[in-house]
Amino acid sequence: MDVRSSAPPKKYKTLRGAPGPSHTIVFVTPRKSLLAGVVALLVALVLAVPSAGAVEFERTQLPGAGKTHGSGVPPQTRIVGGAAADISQFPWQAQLRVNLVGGDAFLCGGSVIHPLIVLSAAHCFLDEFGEVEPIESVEVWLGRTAFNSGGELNFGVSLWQPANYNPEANFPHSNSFDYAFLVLDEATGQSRIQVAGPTERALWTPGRIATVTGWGAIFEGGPVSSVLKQAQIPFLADQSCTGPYGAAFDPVTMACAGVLAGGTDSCQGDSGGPLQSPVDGGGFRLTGIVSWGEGCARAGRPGVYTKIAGELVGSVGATVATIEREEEFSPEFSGIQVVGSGARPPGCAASEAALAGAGPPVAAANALVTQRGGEVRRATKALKIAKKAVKKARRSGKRVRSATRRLFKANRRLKLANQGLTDARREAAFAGEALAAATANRTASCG
Ligand code: 4AZ
Repeated sequence: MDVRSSAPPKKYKTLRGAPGPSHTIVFVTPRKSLLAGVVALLVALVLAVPSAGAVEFERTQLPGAGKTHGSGVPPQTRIVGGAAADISQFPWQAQLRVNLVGGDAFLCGGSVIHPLIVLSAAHCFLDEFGEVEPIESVEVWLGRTAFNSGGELNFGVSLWQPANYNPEANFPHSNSFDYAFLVLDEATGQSRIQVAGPTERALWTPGRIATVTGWGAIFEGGPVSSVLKQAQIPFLADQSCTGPYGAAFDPVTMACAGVLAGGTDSCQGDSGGPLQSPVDGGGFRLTGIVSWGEGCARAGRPGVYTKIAGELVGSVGATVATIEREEEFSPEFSGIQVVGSGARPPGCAASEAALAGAGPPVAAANALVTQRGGEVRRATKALKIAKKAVKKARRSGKRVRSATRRLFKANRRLKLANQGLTDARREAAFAGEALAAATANRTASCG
């Protein structure tokens, strides 16, 4: 069931000079008054029609879809598995609600990427007819842990979404380009998160663990979470999503992440919220936006995330710069670096230090091998001489005992030298193995 039958008036402005279709952003300014929205809503309640559009995959819908906005019934949404979180751990986490006719409904999550901008999913702002929610009715709750209390309330003033977010035109990968920028009415003091930049791709290669957070459903079809939740999930190879989802999964604009065995996942209502990757030395980068999936936490049905740190990251930086300019942000809130650089995966610095420490022992062990090799050569030579001296002494019958004693000593010296060389070679082999392991570990840690 939808909540309105008429589309809210929209103004789409396609940015000129944008570097290509995937970087074109449209500016959505609903001009509809709140009263008009209420009227449209009431009309819609009367004329409600079932949602059309059976697509091949279970399309992520607004958590409120199927329910009346403002009905007071919480949408069915939240993280499956995982654990409770506190907003202080993820202070950029936003909770988006839409406030219409005397009540509000939970919409989605989002991430503060700029004092005046929350990054979320484009699909969060559409109703089932693909019409944009009235932006002036979007509430942005920040600094909140509990689902229904605490934190500060901000309002959305405008929405910027990629022109090529177009579920119909992009079929079968209808959910591609699922990101949108919500501009806030007032600057927030909450910590922001940077989107992982082009030099930080090692943070989100398959196998890397990231944390997804939100107030979404605690199991498929279940209730929302009463507190912010977090779950650790690995990035997966694209095939893990192209397998179950086919062409609906677009590896250019979507990332696959989750636990293939099932049990841990994002779910309805987590949409738009952050998939954040830990960074060496502390902190996180935004590496995905909760977008869609088939059900929640089902085995073999991973979550699909907007690949915001991939091909789309250039658009993020460019769009924020455009927003700062077009919306005439003050200098204080302009030129904000929303894309990160130089961050490395956890353990990278330690693995580099270990690698640096593994080099000198190899050099020392090799020097010792060389030195002991020289000793073996000299001892071999001395033994030869001692043998000749013994032969000579025997032939002449003179100094046989002292020559024999020297031969005995030379034998012992060679034996010791050989032992020393063997020991040094073993040491060198150990050091070499440690260096190889440290090298492999550095590669695994740093990417
Ligand atoms: C949703 O409907 C939704 N399991 C979000 C994430 C996932 C599925 C559905 C991923 O908002």
